[in-house]
Formats: sequence, structure tokens, C-alpha cells
Amino acid sequence: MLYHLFYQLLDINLFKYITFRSFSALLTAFFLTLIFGPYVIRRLKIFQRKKGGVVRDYTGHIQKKYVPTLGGVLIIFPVVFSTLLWCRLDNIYVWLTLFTFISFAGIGLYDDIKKVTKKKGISSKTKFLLQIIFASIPAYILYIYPKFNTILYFPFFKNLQFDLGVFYIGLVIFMVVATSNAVNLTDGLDGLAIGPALITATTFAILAYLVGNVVFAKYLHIPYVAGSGELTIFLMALLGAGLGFLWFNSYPAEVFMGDAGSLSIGAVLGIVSVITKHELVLAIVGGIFVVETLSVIIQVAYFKLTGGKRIFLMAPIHHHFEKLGIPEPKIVTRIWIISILLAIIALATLKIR
Ligand code: 57M
Repeated sequence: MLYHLFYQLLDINLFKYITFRSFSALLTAFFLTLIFGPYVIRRLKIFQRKKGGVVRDYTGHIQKKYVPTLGGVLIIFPVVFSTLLWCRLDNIYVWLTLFTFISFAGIGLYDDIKKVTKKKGISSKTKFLLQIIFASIPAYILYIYPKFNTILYFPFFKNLQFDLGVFYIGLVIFMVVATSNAVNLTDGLDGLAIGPALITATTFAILAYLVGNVVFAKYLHIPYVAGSGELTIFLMALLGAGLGFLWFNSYPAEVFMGDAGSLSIGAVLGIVSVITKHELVLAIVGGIFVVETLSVIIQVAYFKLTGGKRIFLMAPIHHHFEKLGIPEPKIVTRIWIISILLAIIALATLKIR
């Protein structure tokens, strides 16, 4: 909004720059989360205590019974506000990303509130169906948008690419829904999901900036997507709000992001990977989410095949490490370390091709 006011109307050049607006979006979202955090957490705590808390009786998490689970609001509102303030509002990619973010936050919020008030969230079938419906809207719009192509590019290989045509819609839906659920599965220890999510968001902020700049894109032999640079601002707002949230979610957590946070963050990482044409790079930088999801798939498949045997002490894999007796902050910090290394590898794909 400020872009249109200060640059287009008043001709103040500073507001033209993505870098300036990204930095401002980061600070806006960070301070909003930090300032409103204590108040929101207090209100959520009162609300949840009234309803009896969400009972968890496994892997020593019983002490977390009264930690409020609706903390996603501390990410969602600051990100949306900051994005509307600092992004260009005539950019289709900004609106598609916001739509994905808000619709998945809506699914999660509904589920979180139901879990607290009715002790049971929405069924996984309904949740999955809603995710597919909401993901198919940006997928279809991208498919018919004439300035966006349906080519899938491969990292490390300059000339390896496939035009998926109408199947691109399926790829977009898959990226959004799978990432959304993968982040959700990962969200089981203090700071575990938000750390890698922010590292992934920052990596994609860099990628969006490069992909949206014709000179950098040409120099690096990466696809050029005009207008995608604005997503840097959205992702920096997410980084800001996420850091503010981590302030309270760090061990021992005062708040959890709930499905509202995990589903929405995962979904936007998926859609941003699509818009920046770096879908496969998401599997590298978001490797933690991939491994967490695979651990569940392997555990369930092995359990069924062997009639009741387990590979991991418990899945997703962070529970396995917990059961081995590794302290929660150590597991989380080590996973962040791996995540940072994966981000470096993902960024290396820019030069190695
Ligand atoms: C998300 N939710 C956390 C919090 C958070 C198919 C199966 C593998 C599904 C999976 C599952 O339900 N995943 C959904 C996991 C929960 O956190 C809430 O949920 C939100 C995210 N959706 O924001 O509101 C608990 O996680 C802990 N937590 C923290 N710190 C945080 O910052 O400590 C969360 C955030 C919180 C808190 O204790 O209550 C969760 O784990 O429930 N199911 C599982 O993960 C279950 N695994 C399992 O059953 N494994 C089996 C099979 C099916 C693979 C096996 O290994 O044999 C675990 N979850 C539960 N019990 N509830 C383990 C057992």
C-alpha cells in the first residue's frame, strides 16, 4: 500500500526498492508479534484453561497441557498486515500467496478452535479435502495466467526441463498440500517447525529476489518470473513474524503455533516454490520436512507389513530422538543446524548448473 502512496503518488524513490520494503516488512511483522505476543498469549491461556486444556500424555509432554495452541494468530495477522502495507498490491503473485496463506490458516484455525472447544478437531479426510480445494484455486489461476509457464525446471541441470502442461495444476496442488502437511507433522517440539520454516522462507526470499530480476536470472541461468520479486517482501514479513513467534515458542514454549500456523506456513512455502520455479529446490532446503514425513510413511508401512513391528521408537522421527533420551532443545538445535546446511546446499544450486 505504501508503495502506491509514496512512490507512485508522491514520487519518493526509496519505496520503489524491494530491499527497502523487505527490510521494513520484516521489522513491522517482528515488532507486531513481539508487542502483541504477551497479551495474546495471556488471552489464549485464559480461554484454553476455561476449556480444560488439550490433553497430551505421551513422551513426557504432559507438562505442556496448558500451553495455548492458537499461537498461529501471532504469525498470521502480522504477516498479512505487513504484506498489505509494504507489497505492491497490483501484483498477482502477492495475492495468490496471500490467498493460500489465509485459506490454509482458516482451515487450521477452525481445527484448532474445535480441538479446544469440542476436544476433537476436524477429520483428517475433511481437512485434506479442504486443502485440495483451496490449493486448486491458485493452481488453476497460475495455469491460465498467460505470463506464467508450466515448465518444471531441475536444479543442477541447466537444460533439463519439462513442460507439464495441464499436469502442472496437479504439481501445484501437490506442492502446497504436501508441504502444508509436512510442516504440520514436524511441529511437535518447541521451535522445531518454525526454525526450518524460517530458514526455508529466507532461502526462498533470496530466490524470489533473483528470479524476479531479469539481470540476475540471466546471469545465473535460472528462470525469470517478472513480478516474483515482490514475494521477497512477503517472505521477509514471514521471517519477521516467525522470529517474533520463536521468541515465545523457544524452549520452554509459552505458545504453540497450532494447525493455523503450521498449515499456513507450509502451504505458502509450497506456493512460493512454484511461483519462483524452484519446486525441487524446496525438497532440498526443506529436507527436514521431507525426512519427518518419510519417517511416518516408513513407520506406518513397516508396521502394516510386519503385523505390528516398528522401525522408529515413535514417528515422526523427532519423537524417536526424544524416546532415546536426547533433551528437547538439543534435538531442535541440531535440526536447525542441518536445516542451515541444507539451505546452503540449496543456494549452491544457483551456481552449480
Ligand atoms: C501434528 N501435533 C503435535 C501444537 C502444534 C499420522 C501421524 C504420524 C500424525 C501425527 C500428528 O498428529 N501430527 C500432527 C502433531 C502437538 O502439537 C500441536 O499440534 C500443532 C501442530 N499441528 O502447534 O498445537 C504436540 O506436539 C508438542 N509440541 C511441542 N512444541 C511445539 O512448539 O512440544 C508442539 C509444538 C503438542 C506438544 O506436546 O501437544 C503432536 O505430536 O500431537 N501423529 C503424531 O505425531 C503421533 N505419532 C504417532 O502416533 N506415531 C505412531 C504412528 C502413527 C506413526 C508410531 O510411531 O507408532 C504423536 N502425537 C501424539 N501422540 N499426540 C505421538 C503420539
